[in-house]
Amino acid sequence: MAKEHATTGPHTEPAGGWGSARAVGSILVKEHRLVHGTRVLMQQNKPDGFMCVSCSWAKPAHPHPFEFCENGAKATAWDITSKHVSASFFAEHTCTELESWSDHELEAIGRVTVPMRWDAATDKYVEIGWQQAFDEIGALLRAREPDATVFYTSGRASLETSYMYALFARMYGTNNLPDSSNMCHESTSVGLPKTIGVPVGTVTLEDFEHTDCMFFFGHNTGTNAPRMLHQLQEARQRGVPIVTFNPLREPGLVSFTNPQSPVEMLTGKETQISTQYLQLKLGGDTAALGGLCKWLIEADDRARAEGGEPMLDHAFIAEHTHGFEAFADAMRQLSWEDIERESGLARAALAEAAATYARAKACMLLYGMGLTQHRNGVQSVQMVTNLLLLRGNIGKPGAGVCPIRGHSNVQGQRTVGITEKPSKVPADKLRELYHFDPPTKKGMNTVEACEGILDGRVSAFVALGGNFARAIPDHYRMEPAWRRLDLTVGITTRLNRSHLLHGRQAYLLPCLSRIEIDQQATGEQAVSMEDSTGCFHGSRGIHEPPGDKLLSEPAIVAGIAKATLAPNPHVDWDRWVDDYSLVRDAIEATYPKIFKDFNFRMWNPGGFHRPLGAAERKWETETGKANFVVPETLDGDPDMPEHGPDVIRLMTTRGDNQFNTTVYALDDRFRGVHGTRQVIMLNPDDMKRLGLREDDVVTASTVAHDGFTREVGGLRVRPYNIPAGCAWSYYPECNPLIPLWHHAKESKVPAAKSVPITLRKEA
Ligand SMILES: Nc1nc2c(c(=O)[nH]1)N[C@H]1C(S)=C(S)[C@@H](COP(=O)(O)OP(=O)(O)OC[C@H]3O[C@@H](n4cnc5c(=O)[nH]c(N)nc54)[C@H](O)[C@@H]3O)O[C@H]1N2
Ligand SMILES: Nc1nc2c(c(=O)[nH]1)N[C@H]1C(S)=C(S)[C@@H](COP(=O)(O)OP(=O)(O)OC[C@H]3O[C@@H](n4cnc5c(=O)[nH]c(N)nc54)[C@H](O)[C@@H]3O)O[C@H]1N2
Ligand SMILES: [Mo]
Repeated sequence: MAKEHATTGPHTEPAGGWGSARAVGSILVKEHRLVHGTRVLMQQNKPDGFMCVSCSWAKPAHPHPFEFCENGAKATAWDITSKHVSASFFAEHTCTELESWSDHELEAIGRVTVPMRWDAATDKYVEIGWQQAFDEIGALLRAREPDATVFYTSGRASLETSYMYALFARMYGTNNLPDSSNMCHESTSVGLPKTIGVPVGTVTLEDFEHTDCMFFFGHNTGTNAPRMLHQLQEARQRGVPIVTFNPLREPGLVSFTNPQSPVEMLTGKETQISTQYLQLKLGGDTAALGGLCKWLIEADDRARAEGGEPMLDHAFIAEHTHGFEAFADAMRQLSWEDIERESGLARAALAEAAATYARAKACMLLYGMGLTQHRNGVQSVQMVTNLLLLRGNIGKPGAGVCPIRGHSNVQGQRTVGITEKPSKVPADKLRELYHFDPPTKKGMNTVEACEGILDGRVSAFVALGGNFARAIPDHYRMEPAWRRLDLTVGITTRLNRSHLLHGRQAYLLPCLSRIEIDQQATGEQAVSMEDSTGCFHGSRGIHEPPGDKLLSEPAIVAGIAKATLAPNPHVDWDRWVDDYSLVRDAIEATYPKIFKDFNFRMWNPGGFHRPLGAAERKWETETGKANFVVPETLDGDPDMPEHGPDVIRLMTTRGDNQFNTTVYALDDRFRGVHGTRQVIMLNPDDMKRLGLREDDVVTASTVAHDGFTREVGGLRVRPYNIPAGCAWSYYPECNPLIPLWHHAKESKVPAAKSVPITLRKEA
């Protein structure tokens, strides 16, 4: 890595604008798809087109003519690339040699087009026939205890594929179904059911038209859900205040020029996005939210004592909530000193934000990984709902909670059965439809799967997409363990490092992207997904596949299932592959309330919405009400050893030009980083204190007293506008620094946004 000239400089452009238009053109040229690619992009996120393979942001019923963003366009170009590799590429390179390639170089070889098996004698992947691959995998799976196999899913696979895959794993006998969601919004899926009785957000696109206030926590919208900038821009044009809590001043949340508006592009007009920007300390969200709640509750106490206008919605609290008094008391008892120390924010700034919130009739709270990937991630999510409940901001137009999900179908996969938790599975329905007893033992989530791989309980790993070995923490502890596995199977579009860190038997199974035409016995097939606002959409592939030896994901899952399971007259895998609408019928039969008239409604412009109790103020919780939850502590990172003066908190985060572990290029335009990702950004005062200068090269070491050394070297120091005591660098390059056990308490989401480290200058 970092071979090229590396620079960083201040960022001056707004998000969007000409920089964005230039970037779309340049990736289409690089992937050799300029003319054709532009035509494909016109179908992106359209009611009759395909759903973008990048983020999960909502797809409107009345899309813009160009309903795609710079990063969605990059993801499309990456999939429809004209670069393809077949068996001859693999004949030239051993896996050991490929291991020395960077993540970017591995994926940049292009689409994998033939099924392959690793050959131990030559250390190369060698072409194999599909049926032989299925038969061998089936035999290997049948030979072991079901719970020794893990079936991972990355959040891109469709509802149809996910349903079939989860059913297959359960018929095989295990709930070991970890998902990328375990590293992502699991803190939401665990936190929200206890407070508001649903595992997902309550906000829809329509709410953006009615809201009169937005609070943003820990999300880099300009890079990771750029189409949302349109909704933010429209809201700002109506005068809606946007208050942002983020340690970094992310350009997309500062200002935006709509790259699809000719007037804005020509005049350079930009919209200010955040009206107040609070650069809090990493992990300071519970404290900041505590400050907001305290201010509101105490202002309400005063108002009531003086006969003034109440600050809280007491009628809502009385009718709809549980636990208010205990929560209010806990907030009254917080000291401003503790709040200021833990959040890194001044009381006056929090008071200003709280007053903005109090003025709004309908407010929505939105958040991303800055909130969930912390030791106290679940608690912070619950503080979000606490704040909303104080003013009845759930279940009315323009208000609600909006966790901004990651992968394009990550939310939907959970809806149709990808989960390690048996309590979330409609076992009776599965029994009734397919005449088998679903396993009742809890399966492994991502962290538990890693523990199982380390201690030998797991001996086979099947991955439906993703790049598990790079996405997880503690790379250097994990890497040797992969080699001890008996079997690894990667269903994939591209080659990545997870396929090189393989087991003793390893298979690489190339699948179609959903942008591609999926021709089956009954004709071209469509698939479906659920977006971040709980809407389901159909998606039709429109591009020619990169070869005739790739199979669709449903066909691969069915192939493995048939080769592994004893025949079951109630599951006709072949018919499902011939006609995906039958899989959707099965989904509807399994989840009738959510998927009523699925095959028909998936083509509604704007999709169809799942029923959500909380959105109608029906609380499916143990108390039958929405629950206030008292936070245990304001401390952002209870795993952090006593704060020695040299210890800083590191967040590992995405940059522009990457989709998770897929790195398109080494530039992060918005943050002024060019030609490298081997950087660490520090507060200038910390640099002075630690005796470091710009361009010094340092090794970062994790402060964890568990006997393992965790280090990442070669990081170039840069001064950056970040709160004192905090630093940031890139994911996945810095994942070796995260201890596997350093995760959110209840959800086990790795605490990627707060790693205690020290820095050592390299000679
Ligand atoms: N182009 C593109 N789009 C993507 C992805 C991608 O890689 N590329 N990934 C997809 C996926 S899977 C996901 S999950 C989402 C991720 O989207 P985000 O949730 O935006 O994830 P990150 O890029 O990790 O950025 C986290 C943000 O939180 C801030 N932050 C860090 N720590 C804290 C904290 O303690 N408190 C607060 N308040 N803020 C903090 C960071 O400064 C950063 O702005 O994006 C999805 N969309
Ligand atoms: N330090 C740190 N670690 C993190 C995070 C962080 O912020 N910091 N974020 C976490 C989060 S939020 C997430 S979601 C995970 C992501 O973890 P994963 O979802 O496992 O990783 P991705 O990088 O999204 O997976 C990319 C790979 O998916 C494959 N792929 C792409 N498209 C398709 C397709 O259509 N079908 C199939 N079968 N395969 C396909 C390609 O081979 C590509 O290389 O990482 C987590 N890890
Ligand atoms: Mo994610």
